[in-house]
Amino acid sequence: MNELNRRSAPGAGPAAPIRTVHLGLGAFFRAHQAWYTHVANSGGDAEPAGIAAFTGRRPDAALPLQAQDGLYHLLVRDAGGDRTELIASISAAYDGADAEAWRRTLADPLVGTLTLTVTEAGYRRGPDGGPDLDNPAVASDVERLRAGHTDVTTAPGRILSALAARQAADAGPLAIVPCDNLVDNGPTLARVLNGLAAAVDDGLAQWLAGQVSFVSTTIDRITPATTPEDREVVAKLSGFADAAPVVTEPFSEWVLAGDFPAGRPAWERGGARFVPDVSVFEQRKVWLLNGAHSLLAYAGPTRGHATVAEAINDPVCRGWVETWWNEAVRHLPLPPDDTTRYREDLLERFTNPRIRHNLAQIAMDGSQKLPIRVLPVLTRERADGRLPEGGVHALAGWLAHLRDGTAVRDPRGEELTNAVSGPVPEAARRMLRALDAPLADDHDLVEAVAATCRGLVP
Ligand code: CS2
Repeated sequence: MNELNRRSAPGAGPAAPIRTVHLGLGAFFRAHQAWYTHVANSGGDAEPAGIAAFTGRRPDAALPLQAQDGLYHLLVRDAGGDRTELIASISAAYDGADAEAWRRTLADPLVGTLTLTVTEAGYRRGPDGGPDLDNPAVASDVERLRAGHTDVTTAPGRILSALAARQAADAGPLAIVPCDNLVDNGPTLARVLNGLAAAVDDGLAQWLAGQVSFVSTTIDRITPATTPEDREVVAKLSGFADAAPVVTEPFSEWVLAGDFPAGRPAWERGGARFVPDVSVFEQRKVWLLNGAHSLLAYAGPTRGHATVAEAINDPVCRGWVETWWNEAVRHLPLPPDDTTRYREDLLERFTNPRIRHNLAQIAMDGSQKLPIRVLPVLTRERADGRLPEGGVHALAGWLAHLRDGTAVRDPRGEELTNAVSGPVPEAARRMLRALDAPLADDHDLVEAVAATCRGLVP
């Protein structure tokens, strides 16, 4: 079996000069943004754009890529079979704790874009949408940045540290492209970073306002965790002992809105669309795909399911999802044939038997995900006088998940699991209060969530 590197795989070509930096070197980034950049580079005529990718929370994620000169395979699985694609766009992979490399790379005038996958929780937003300055990690980063230190730990702190280096190097403008499932992710990140910069240094805040463009994006590609068996399939298909392959589906979507003052890779070659406003694409994706994912992640295990495909093939779970979709599409400004087609595609993607997408992976960080995926539809339905059964099932499933407590992985996990002990109706009220305070005063909703939870776990 061949080792994978740029000598053993000459088709990959030499590492391209770095034009893009990425924070959050995980599987999703490698199935999505790195793939689009790879396709952009395969166009022949364009100047190839390499990526310097830094790990977010797991330093070891960079090691196998360093050993493989940044190369890895995508294992693209559809119902009909598997194929591999060699991805060559990552020119350098770094442990994110390497503050020197991080600052140096972003201070390079040839770098024009910074893409991010730092998870919903990684943006460290406070209740007012600005930076969560009461959070000890954020507060400590502010102190350290003020004192000129570079060893900061939060994603906004690290970005700001690198922007200060870019300002000092007079390296010119930059586009920052957040690729996490947040509402208005460009302006959302802008508020956090502007707030943090104002708390650290006025000069930096002014530079940021003039030099940094925040691009909003909707991103989509289902990317389950890679297993040892997947690595064997890649070895068999490609002939390489790839230590870092990524499994994904054939489908992929990227919609972007915003300016790129220092240029960007030709992502449209991979099908990326540049539009004036992403909100309708974002709502469609986050409510229909991610909302259904979260519903299945919490309610599915109560019926013994471990993966999306298992759950969606259960007519009871499928019924909850269809109900949720009926509720969500009422609030999407899209023609019915668009949402009908989108739902059909989603069913095909969810039932893909070759994608083993664990519900436990999706269940992480519910306190950050539900306000974006489920509450916007739920509150609109309540305002219209309806009690939406699909949305209620998502919340009731979350309540069951929190009360069970064994699989909770959430930045507010301790607070939430404490809040949901005791009798179910009180637990439902406390859970809703923690999620969005006014919901706890909606008695019909509290009762419906409690009754549905009892139905799920009698
Ligand atoms: C999933 C998403 O883990 C989750 O919460 O809902 O990662 C989902 O697979 C992606 O957004 C698909 O684009």
